[in-house]
Amino acid sequence: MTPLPKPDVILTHESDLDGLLSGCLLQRLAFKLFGTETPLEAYHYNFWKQRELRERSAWVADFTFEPRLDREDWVIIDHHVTEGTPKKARLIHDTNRSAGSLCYALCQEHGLQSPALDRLVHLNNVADLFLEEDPDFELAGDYANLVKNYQFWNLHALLGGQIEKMLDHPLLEVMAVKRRVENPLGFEWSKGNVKEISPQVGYVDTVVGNNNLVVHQLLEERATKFPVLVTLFRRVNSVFASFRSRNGEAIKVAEKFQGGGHPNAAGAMLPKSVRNVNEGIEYLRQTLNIKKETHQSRLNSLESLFAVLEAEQKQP
Ligand SMILES: [Mn+2]
Repeated sequence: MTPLPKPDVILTHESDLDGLLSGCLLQRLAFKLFGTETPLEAYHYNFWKQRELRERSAWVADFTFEPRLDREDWVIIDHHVTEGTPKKARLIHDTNRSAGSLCYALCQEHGLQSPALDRLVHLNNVADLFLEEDPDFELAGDYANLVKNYQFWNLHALLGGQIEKMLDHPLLEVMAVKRRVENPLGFEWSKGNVKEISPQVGYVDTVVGNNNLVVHQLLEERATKFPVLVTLFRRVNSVFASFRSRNGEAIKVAEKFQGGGHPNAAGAMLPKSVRNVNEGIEYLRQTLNIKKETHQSRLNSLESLFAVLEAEQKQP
């Protein structure tokens, strides 16, 4: 096995538990290998895209591999779909595992493991890959929601970087209460407020509760007539559409918007001209109903053509 280069910095994804777990594990591994604390930096995607890559060497976790990361002594540990192949960087990549579990495998190769970490890595995997068949699915969601609710650095500070302290943490009780109280309310409200985008696609608005679980339950209980459900989120300067289904239709819809993902869980960034959720709904409607419209406009033009012919015939 080629030894890992000593990193000047560890870079990870700020948005979720997978990023937090990956960052903490890599920091520990770097300490074990090199005996020094390596700074940890976390970014949301939009800031990550802008970040200058000035370090000579870095370990990067839970960010899609892209050509700008293809640098000597850079290691990328990730599970997002990528089309790039590195020439200089080292890419540790598996789309079937979470980034946290890939980082943990590296730790294990260097003798860093414990039953507590085994458990945490498992829970993270279940949450990050949305493994709904797993008996720990609900609990795993509560762990993941800790990061969504309290944010990366607040939790990191509270745990003092000791990620194992997250196991059975008292704050999980808050997450369980939120799940029990908010989700049924959110589900009922969303169920009564699904809007038709096309005969195939319904738009789900959410006001309270875990969006993922609300949409999941709507599909599971066939609570609407639509095989594909879409939710819209505002990002910094764009609107993101998230498509969900049960029989593989979601990705087909996402692809119509140049998006991608998994068969039943896919997403797409809408064009910059779409500035808010309402414009997003309108844009989805227009794009998905375009066939009907062209058909209709063809009929319209035929109609007008006939009208012209008729008018001509009527002329003496
Ligand atoms: Mn991830």
